[in-house]
Amino acid sequence: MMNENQPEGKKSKALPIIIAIIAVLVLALIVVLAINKAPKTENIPASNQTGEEMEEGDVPPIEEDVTMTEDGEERELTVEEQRLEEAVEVVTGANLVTEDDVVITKTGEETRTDVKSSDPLAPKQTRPIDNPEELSAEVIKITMSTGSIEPAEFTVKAGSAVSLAVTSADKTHVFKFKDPILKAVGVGIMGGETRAITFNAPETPGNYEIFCDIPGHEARGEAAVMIVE
Ligand SMILES: [Cu+2]
Repeated sequence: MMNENQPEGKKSKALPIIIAIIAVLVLALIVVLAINKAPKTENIPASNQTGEEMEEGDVPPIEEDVTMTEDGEERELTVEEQRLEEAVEVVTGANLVTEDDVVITKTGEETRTDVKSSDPLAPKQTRPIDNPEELSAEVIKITMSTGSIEPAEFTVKAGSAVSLAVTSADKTHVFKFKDPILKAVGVGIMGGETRAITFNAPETPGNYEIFCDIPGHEARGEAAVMIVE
């Protein structure tokens, strides 16, 4: 009896210990899995997002990857996108100018001055400017009024990006160039308004005549000259 019961007594004592050991092992396993899983879920999307092979220990912070994805930097930027990134707005609302002095459209294409003013590549006049006195010094200020355009002449560098701010001192006037190479450049203004336009000057030096494109206005003296050097 004693001999038969003894092993059973040992078994009944050993069982809780075995269960406890198994429980500890299972807990340990869960902890190990949890620890391993955490960095893995971070690593997998990180490398997937960039689509690049990354060396171990070379994992950039997640925030950077998200920014990269949102900014579309997985691929190389197009010429237009590069231009837009580096471009400067000389006058608020006017076309942007690149570091190479090229006037571009909102989509980063080079503007053209020899197209109709309605053409998508034509430089666009701004809306009326609220505080024209705050325009930067590089903006050429022109005033149109009955019988005159002031200054009567001004000089720009061939091919350079030119910003003009045209103000009407009295009634409606329309600033235009005569040479078809500048037919896209036009500014229409009502009395008291100032609007601006940014465009590339012609590459060919010379005198480019300016006039008011309202019938009768040029004849009464609304004319000027842009000298390209
Ligand atoms: Cu006029």
